[in-house]
Amino acid sequence: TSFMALKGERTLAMIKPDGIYGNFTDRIKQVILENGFFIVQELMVQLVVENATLFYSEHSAKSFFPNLVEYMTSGPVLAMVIEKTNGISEWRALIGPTDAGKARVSHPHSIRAMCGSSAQRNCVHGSDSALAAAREILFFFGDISAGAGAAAAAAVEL
Ligand code: RTP
Ligand code: MG
Repeated sequence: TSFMALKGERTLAMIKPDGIYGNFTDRIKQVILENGFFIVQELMVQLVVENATLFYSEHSAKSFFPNLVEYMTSGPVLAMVIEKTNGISEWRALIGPTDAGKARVSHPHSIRAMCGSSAQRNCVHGSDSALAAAREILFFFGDISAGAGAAAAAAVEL
């Protein structure tokens, strides 16, 4: 069976372990929905080292990488495919800067200002490009293109 696609652009949003343990899930979803996104699919999983290493492989040479993997495997995460016109950049704008401490100053209404606590523990993730969105959606959900949003149509290489 195939279905007709929604009209927006899909991106991968994720609530990281600190967001889950801090009980921010409902508030984050509320922000997502209030800003006109559809939540297309969601999946709660516990990442293991191999998963986190693959998901963040672009950062494997960075000094913070071992800490990042430890953080991302410290508890469950909630991965969501969310969809809206210009969804990739809109979601990045909503989550705010990487460093939650700085976000609290420069972007006080951002999600990371609300629930993050540091440069590492920043409670949410967002794909940073169409290619990343396609790769990251495939990582968690497999091929759900079934009619295809813009992200799902991009070339994918894992
Ligand atoms: P994300 O990929 O999770 O959406 O975050 P981002 O694009 O804003 O930031 P990125 O540069 O891709 O970094 C990925 C994640 O690594 C952790 N990090 N720790 N200095 C540090 O200790 C440091 N810098 C980055 C964060 O969890 C960041 O979100
Ligand atoms: Mg990133």
